Amino acid sequence: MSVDPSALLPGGTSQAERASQAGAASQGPWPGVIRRYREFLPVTDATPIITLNEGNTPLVPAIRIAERAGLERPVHLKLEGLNPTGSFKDRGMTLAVSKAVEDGARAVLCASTGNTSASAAAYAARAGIRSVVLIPRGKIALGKLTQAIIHNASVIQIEGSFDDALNLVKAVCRDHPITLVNSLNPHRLEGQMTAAFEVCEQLGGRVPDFHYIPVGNAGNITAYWMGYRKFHERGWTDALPRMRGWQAEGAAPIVRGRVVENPETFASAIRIGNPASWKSALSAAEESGGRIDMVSDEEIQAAYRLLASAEGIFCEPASAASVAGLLKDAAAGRIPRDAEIVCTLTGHGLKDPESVIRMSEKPATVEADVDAVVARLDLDGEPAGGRNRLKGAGEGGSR
Ligand code: AN7
Repeated sequence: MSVDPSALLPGGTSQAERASQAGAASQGPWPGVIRRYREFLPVTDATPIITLNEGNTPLVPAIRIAERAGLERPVHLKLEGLNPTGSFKDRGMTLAVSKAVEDGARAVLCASTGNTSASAAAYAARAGIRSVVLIPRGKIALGKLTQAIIHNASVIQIEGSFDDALNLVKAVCRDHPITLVNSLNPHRLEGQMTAAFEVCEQLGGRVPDFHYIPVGNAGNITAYWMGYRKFHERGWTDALPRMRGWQAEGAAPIVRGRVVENPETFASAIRIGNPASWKSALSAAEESGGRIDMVSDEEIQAAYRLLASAEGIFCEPASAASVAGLLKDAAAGRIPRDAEIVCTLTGHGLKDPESVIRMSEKPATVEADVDAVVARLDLDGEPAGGRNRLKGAGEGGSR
């Protein structure tokens, strides 16, 4: 490999100047989360680093969401959908697959509501090993299934739920030479905690007052809390955020305090009735002075539409649970008006085009004719977007 990383940087400045401008650790192209945060992760010179240069996702200010919540400062959205496979799962998968390869694994296995399988399939392809994914039949978003297929995973659909699939992969891995890459694999959460590191750095060494995040299998809230604590222990930050996790009402085992046998929600990624990281997620909420709560499908859909129509940010349904939770807390007066807020948007909206199409009116079709187009324009009428707006989109659908 003869690529000179400095060739990708703006010319004219010396090495030393660049280092002081950008910080020595971030000099050169972004190297992925393992190389960037190596000192926090269980890697050695013997670890083959399987990476797609994941991480370094933007923290985008959202003024209209803040206005809607009655907050004085912009809300920060951590756009995890901009990872290489379109979700936060890549942060943990780079480490889980690297360690699996280091240990001589020839294949990895996971159960998934979709994103884990897409990520496992991509990183296994990158590593040149096999992947096998178990998914609940007919219950994962089309984009995610498409990813597993194109990355050449062996896709097995089961007649059952995600929770059934997780029990099956646990049993298979006990007796067969295949590495489990669900978040029961500790490397997954170690990798995922890098998202919290990035938030601290992007806020210039501060932590938010509150961190909002969707909760499904409950690994990500656990991982963020680990990450925030690590930076705090080092003395790199002087506070800790309150963790506010959000389940969907039809799939809220942690909130209800019991396993949900047939979880149901529009947000398919978090349709989980018996989360693997249940206890550690509760600890994260309690230790941080936060809480895990639930939002309805209507609240999730309203936030999903609001993000897309008022901020230009298209996330997948499960991701919008974080913003739905923020709007709910704000309406209930549970957050100070001057609070600094981060919401994690866990996956990209294009993962799940069907969810939008199902709840939207079909675009108008006219003849290929200027008059016909002009007749449809209605320039004095509704603002852009009004014509094809989502069905029943009173709340945030058109502004
Ligand atoms: C977009 O892919 O569980 O609470 O199998 O895909 O850490 O489980 C996905 C979960 C939130 C919940 N947002 O995170 C899987 C899977 C999106 C997700 C979650 C998921 P966790």
